[in-house]
Amino acid sequence: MLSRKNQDTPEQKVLDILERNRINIAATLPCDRIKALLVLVEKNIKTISLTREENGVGICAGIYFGGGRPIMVIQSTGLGNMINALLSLNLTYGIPLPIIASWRGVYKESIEAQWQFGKRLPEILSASGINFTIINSLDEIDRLDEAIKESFRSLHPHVILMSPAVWEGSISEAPQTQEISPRNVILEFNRTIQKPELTRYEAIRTITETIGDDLIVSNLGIPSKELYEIRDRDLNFYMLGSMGLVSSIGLGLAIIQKKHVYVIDGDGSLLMNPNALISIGNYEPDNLTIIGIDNAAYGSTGNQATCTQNQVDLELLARASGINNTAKAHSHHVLVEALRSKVGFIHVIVKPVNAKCKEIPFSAARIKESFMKALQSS
Ligand SMILES: Cc1ncc(C[n+]2csc(CCOP(=O)(O)OP(=O)(O)O)c2C)c(N)n1
Repeated sequence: MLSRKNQDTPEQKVLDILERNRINIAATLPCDRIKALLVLVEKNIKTISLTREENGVGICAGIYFGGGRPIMVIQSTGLGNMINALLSLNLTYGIPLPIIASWRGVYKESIEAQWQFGKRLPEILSASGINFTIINSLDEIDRLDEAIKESFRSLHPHVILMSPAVWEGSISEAPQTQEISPRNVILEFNRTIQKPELTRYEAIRTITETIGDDLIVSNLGIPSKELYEIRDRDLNFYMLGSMGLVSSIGLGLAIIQKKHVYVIDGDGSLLMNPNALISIGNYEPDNLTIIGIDNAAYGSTGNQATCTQNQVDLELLARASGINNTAKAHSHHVLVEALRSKVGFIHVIVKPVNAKCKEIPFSAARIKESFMKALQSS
């Protein structure tokens, strides 16, 4: 039970608004000014700790698809890491996302590195077509409620820029510090990369033949077109942009609902955003399999080489990120076996060949709506 004093804090008022709006998941990355808010949020709402804000956009999209009501709570600088994702995912498909951003760089700001982005932020958001509300003091806190409602009503992200003035004088609790856990770190890893027997098209065909009615979230570019051509169905989510976020969307979906989620990711995309794997390793839902299809190339843009060609091993990267249950496949039967065992990460070695496929004829809104409807009725 909270004391009367705590109920009057600005942080508690924010939490009350979140609860009133049935927010059930918060994706967070800290700012000093909201450290007390984050303590309260974490105590009362299921919280996903991010390692990069952009991943929160993907995770929250997956949560929304699965019927959840997510929010992000971050420092305003993180919006600089999110603009492409907000436009190519949320604005493109029509996905709501309220974002509480601790607005740095403007009010009593001593850190010079905050000034440039902070002062331009309202113009950056306006120019990007992202709705936002500024809250300058506690008196204006009801605007948070309006902004959250607006986001879910309009199916549009809405940034709430919260001035540090809101929290001034608050007596809320600061976080408890925790030391690193003493532990042995043992990684035994010995693998052979074998010559690929499959193309990506053949690997995707193997996936669709093996996974039954489970969900597929598919990477942008040619993989989605190949999947569409091989087996179009409403339980496929085709990503059209937001490179690097497909596994984050899969994580959000796996967290919020029970069906197994297979993510078709690519080596270029995983290497663009490897810290998506760290969040997956942190939560490791057992209904999520990331399939890293590795053609050692940015296939969709003309097969330019990536660092998996002779340097990085994606399975080892997944292991190092905390995903314990992994496999490697270079042929049809090894891939089938790995898919059937529903491991967390499958590194699929394929030839750098793109099938000639037609465009997916659906709008982004149609892809989202059919996927959500099929998921609800499955
Ligand atoms: C931020 C960003 N940078 C670059 C691109 C262009 N792009 C689209 S698909 C793609 C290649 C993806 O490569 P990979 O993940 O390996 O998948 P593949 O196409 O090989 O299956 C690139 C570079 C983009 N869409 N977004």
